[in-house]
Amino acid sequence: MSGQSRQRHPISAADYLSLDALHATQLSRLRRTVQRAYDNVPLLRQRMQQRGLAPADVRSLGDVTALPFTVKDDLRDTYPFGLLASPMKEIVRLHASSGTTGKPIVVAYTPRDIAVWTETMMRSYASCGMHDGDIVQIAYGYGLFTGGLGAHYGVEALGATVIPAAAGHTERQLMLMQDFGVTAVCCTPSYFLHLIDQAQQMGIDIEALPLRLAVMGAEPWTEGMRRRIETEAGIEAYDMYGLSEIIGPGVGIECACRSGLHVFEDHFLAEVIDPETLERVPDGTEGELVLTTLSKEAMPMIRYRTRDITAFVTGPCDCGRSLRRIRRIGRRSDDMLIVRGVNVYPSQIEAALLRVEGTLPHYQIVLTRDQDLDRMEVQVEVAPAAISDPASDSQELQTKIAHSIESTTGIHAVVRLVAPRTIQRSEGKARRVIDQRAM
Ligand code: DLL
Repeated sequence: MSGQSRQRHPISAADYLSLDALHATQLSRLRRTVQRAYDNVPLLRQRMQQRGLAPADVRSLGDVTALPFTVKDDLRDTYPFGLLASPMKEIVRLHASSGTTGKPIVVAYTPRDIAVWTETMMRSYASCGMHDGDIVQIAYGYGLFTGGLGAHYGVEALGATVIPAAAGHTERQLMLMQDFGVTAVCCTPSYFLHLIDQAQQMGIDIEALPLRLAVMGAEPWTEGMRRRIETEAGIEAYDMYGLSEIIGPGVGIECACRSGLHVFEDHFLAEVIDPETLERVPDGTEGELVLTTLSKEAMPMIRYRTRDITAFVTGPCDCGRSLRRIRRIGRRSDDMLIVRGVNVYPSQIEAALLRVEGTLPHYQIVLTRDQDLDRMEVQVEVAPAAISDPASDSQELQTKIAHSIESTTGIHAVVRLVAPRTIQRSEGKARRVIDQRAM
């Protein structure tokens, strides 16, 4: 653990509350949130009434388990404003998140919601060692996506210098990074890889720049991916978690101990449930993360089923924060691929690839169907240095990768080695899977 983790930044006092104080805060905020939702959101009121529940029935934190769940379809079905608990004149910001189908989901903020969001983002950055001397380049999309503006407000509130570079224009990003002496970057892990790549192309030595920190999230990435990023760029990379429905980024963050992500429990009540039985699972057991907002005014979320799979990390953290930790999110319950009847997650493929030397962390999974049989092709970029004799080295590498994938997933994949920079890069969340089976 580095020294910075032991310092308690004044803005992070709420990270270190005693459990009694934390639970008392959570309970009073939970009761207020449930009352607000009941009074102002017809769907939530009806669901509670159907269960014979009134807000006054929430007497303890454990009573949250009696409340009905909320799911993404509830946001779609009430599009755009059906779940708002504040009149539009009190709302100062709308964001939206595009799904795979149809209309986006819309989320809303009052001034107080923006203040809470700014606070959790500021606490997040402080947790990974960012400080007011940092020059921070934000390479998330600014706009309806919560990444850009969420990061922006948090960095600014911390007193660091913000460069609102937004996503894309990779050459310009690198120019800013060099010319402005950038010390920290916020973007998706896949976009950061692209930045590293492009820097190599342009003959820029990222390791020689003042850049020391990246705070990344919005998509799953493995520990193997983190190691590659840190080694190649000579930086520390931290994982930040969040989702639009709850607030945006800033729901959970790693600290210097990097043994899970602390959830800002004074604002978000976290549960982990078995997605089949819908019952809570014991700490340390994997399940679906369910979040209840405790401070949100414009759009309170009661027991929102995130579909993100994680587990509570057991025991206290060496950093001294009392906030519970969740394991990094490796997958969503709905990104599971079923290939020849076997469940496979993209994160398993990523982990398997990165175990093989010579692979670059750029890959794509293409699923096709040939005479009713699923075929999984994994395309992976390889470092030219890994192949000195094209015929024998490629064959050997292909076999190693296929073996690694098979031992991780139990599935035989067709491995296709492709040249560096062949797989399409994304400026935001990477598209890892192309499923052509239903086409
Ligand atoms: O991705 C908010 C965000 C922006 C988080 C920047 C972190 C950094 P949405 O677009 O609504 O919001 O997508 C939320 O992205 O339910 C997860 O499945 C996934 N996700 C977010 N952060 C992580 C992470 C933003 N650190 C969805 N690890 C969530 C894995 C993540 N998955």
